[in-house]
Amino acid sequence: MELHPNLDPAKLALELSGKHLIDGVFCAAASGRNFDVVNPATGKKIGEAADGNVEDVDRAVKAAVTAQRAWGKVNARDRGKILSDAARKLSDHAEELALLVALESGKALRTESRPEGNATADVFNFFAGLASELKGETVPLKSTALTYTVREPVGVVAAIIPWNAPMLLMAFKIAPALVAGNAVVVKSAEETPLAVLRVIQILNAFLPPGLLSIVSGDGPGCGGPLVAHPAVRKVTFTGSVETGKIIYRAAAEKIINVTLELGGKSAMIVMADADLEQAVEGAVSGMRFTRQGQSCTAASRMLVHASLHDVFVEKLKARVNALKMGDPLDEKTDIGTVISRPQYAKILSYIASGKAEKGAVAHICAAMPTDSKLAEGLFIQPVIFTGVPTTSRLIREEIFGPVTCVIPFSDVEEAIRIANDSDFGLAATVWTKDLKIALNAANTLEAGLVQINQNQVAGPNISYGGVKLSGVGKELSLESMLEHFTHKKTVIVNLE
Ligand code: TXE
Repeated sequence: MELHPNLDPAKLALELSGKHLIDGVFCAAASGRNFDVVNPATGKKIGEAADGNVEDVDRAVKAAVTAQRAWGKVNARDRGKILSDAARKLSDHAEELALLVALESGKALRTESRPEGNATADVFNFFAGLASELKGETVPLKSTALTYTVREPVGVVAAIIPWNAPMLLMAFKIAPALVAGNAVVVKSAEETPLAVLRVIQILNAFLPPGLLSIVSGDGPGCGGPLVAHPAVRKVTFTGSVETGKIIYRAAAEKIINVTLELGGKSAMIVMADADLEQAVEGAVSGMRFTRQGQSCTAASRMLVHASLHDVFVEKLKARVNALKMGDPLDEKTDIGTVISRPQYAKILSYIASGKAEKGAVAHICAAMPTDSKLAEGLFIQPVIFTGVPTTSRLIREEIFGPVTCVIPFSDVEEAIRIANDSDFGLAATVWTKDLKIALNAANTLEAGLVQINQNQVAGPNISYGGVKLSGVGKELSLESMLEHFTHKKTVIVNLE
């Protein structure tokens, strides 16, 4: 396939169908089997993905081992330059990638898929620029010895990725891994195998064969063998807590390092003195309504001071009501669909259980699309719940849909207590004009990321990852590249 900007995503989806990319070339699944890829906005099949198994994984890992030996010896800055050229190419193709991901994920092009395409290239740019930071240090051990450290690649990295921001979350993993001198084998999510395959194809034009392969397939049949493969020395994963535990156990068997990003139940705390308009805007962007709430940092617990509760809810409803649900590819659309039938059913069951809670009120927002070609689309109207007890599963479990709960509180201590009363600890935001309250809250909130008076403004130079069930290890930032994709070797030279 030519590397040309093809702006017909349906045609491109078909061209990418039924293929892994292993050892620099497209290939069919060893089993000869494929599975369907469906557009969640129409329910129609748009292509197929190769159904990978242990055999495909083994070929990809073996090719990675060979390629990594040479890549690890390339000067770090030269690796950076190669990745920087590749990032430019990704930027050239950003629109095409955005269209593809919108088609297979149902995420609206303007609000979600296009920003993802651009951000993906940016992550490669960022890490390419960090190549010269892969350096060691000298250690004053004794005057008659030279003691120094070097950063070495870990070897072959397995990257197992989800569907909610497939290209971007893949970039979080493969960009630092490659710059640090590793080879990577990616396992794409069943729902979104196509846009990421195209990203890997574009990158492969700049890389030695085998250094970066991608296989598609299901979790146990394809992801499982990848994690368990003896030559894989690091696993980086974004997905559910359940799968995270399986991967952690498998990695423990081999004593290898893992990075796990496992979602959350992020609290947004609106203090009594908050700028209400700013907080409401932050609630809309923080809850990621435009992505149907399918974000691990989604502000799914909105703790609002009792004095502001009712007016906050009214303003939030008005703001969410103004969002337009519709065809993800339509530039006027703000909100597309959820990803798949199982996720759709899961979210609807949470909404039903919330409605059944005593005292709960479900405020249903935004109109369903009326276009008949979207009749089978997996659209869910955003729901803002009030009156839900904090013991409810609505408040305790990750819904991963357009569902949030507004919870009143009476003082700062109570707000922090409710916020920290969660199994998760990914992100939190605090809305206040009082610096002391803000900083005290930042100190006491159990979360990997705390934002004050803002939401969703981040970049690849921040460290990203949670505490508690939200995972282990950090992504992004120089620190993540050094700590998770290299190991530090110490050398001691006796000068006597
Ligand atoms: O996740 P899975 P699913 C959460 C969110 C969502 C729930 C389920 O709450 O509702 O998880 O989503 C691969 N060995 N998040 O079912 O199963 C799988 O093929 C190796 C939060 O999609 O964890 C896919 O590539 N790999 C989240 C990836 O894991 C396995 C993003 C994620 O799938 C495997 C997505 C196995 N045994 C879901 N089983 C976030 N943190 O952003 C599955 N996989």
